[in-house]
Amino acid sequence: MAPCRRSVDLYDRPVARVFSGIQPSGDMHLGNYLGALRQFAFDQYDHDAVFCIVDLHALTVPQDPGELRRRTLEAARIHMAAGLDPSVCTLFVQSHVHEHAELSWLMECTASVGELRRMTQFKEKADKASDQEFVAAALFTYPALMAADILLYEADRVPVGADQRQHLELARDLALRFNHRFGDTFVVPTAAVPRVGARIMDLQRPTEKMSKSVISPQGTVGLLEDAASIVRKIRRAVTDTEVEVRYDPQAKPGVSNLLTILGATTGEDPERLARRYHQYGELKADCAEAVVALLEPIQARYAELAADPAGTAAVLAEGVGKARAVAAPVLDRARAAVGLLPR
Ligand code: AQP
Repeated sequence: MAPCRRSVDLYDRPVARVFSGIQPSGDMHLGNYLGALRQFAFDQYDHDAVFCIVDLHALTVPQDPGELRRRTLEAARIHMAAGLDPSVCTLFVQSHVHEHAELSWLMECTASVGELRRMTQFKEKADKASDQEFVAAALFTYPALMAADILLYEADRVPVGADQRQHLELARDLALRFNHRFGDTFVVPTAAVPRVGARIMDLQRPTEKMSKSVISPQGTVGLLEDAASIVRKIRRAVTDTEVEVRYDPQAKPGVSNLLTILGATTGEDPERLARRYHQYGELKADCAEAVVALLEPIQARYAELAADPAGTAAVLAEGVGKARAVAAPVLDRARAAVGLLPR
């Protein structure tokens, strides 16, 4: 079946729209960059591009308020340091645009409990949170908020890493269901997942993905980490007891992860790269060098942006205005469609 779309807006718009968000739930890492952030900078020049620091999502697990404030600003600067140009795209903080929380409620009324229960990220995070005996209800409804984030901007394309693919599928299903029940209201989005780098694994536990909120200091490469520390971590990355360099994520997850990182960083195919190496040491050295070279300019630009806090505040303030100009009419349309009185 052809996807159901609101054709009017698509024809009125000169270019397709791209939307994505990253939570300030911890220090941003290499996986966030290779899986998502790097695509944002490419997309901004040939799309109408909207990017969001999704601070409300970060609240689904306990956060220290001061740290959340610091990380929200840090995340905004990292987006710009990674190449986002606020004069070309829209960059804003999710909680500054109340339409997200409002449409989230309509999405909760559109999603079923069964669908939300099937989300693997909920199952994994709820398992971890239950060790601390508190699982927020919002962890369960998180995908409804994510659907609202995307649908508010009538996004055609959503660049994300592989772990978000299931949430994206749900956002599509909710858009289609809502359109079917209430008439064409939302654009149905499509995930854009990179061919290489969509799932960067933890360097110490290569069967688990690198993650912001999981405490694995030796397994995670921070985007703002210094070069010596990055080199040390990659040199100590867990591999296996064989000697053959081969790309085989099932049998050789550690080595394959290093090949993926090197491939995603240099634009080469991990399987082809593997043929060039005969020792793990050489692979690790080249991988470390490539990652340091990749992050160096981002870190230099970050330092400049951090020296100008007023500049970041101004970008985010402008972003709210631009975001609301798109989001408010879409929310009004959805409200009217379900029968809520105009205010
Ligand atoms: N390891 C990864 N490899 C490739 N891409 C990744 N992403 C996350 N981890 C990897 C992508 O980065 C974007 C950020 O998504 P998010 O902030 O909404 O959180 P997440 O997907 O849940 O990622 P994290 O970093 O693991 O955060 P926590 O620990 O807070 O859950 C997404 O596009 C994601 O796919």
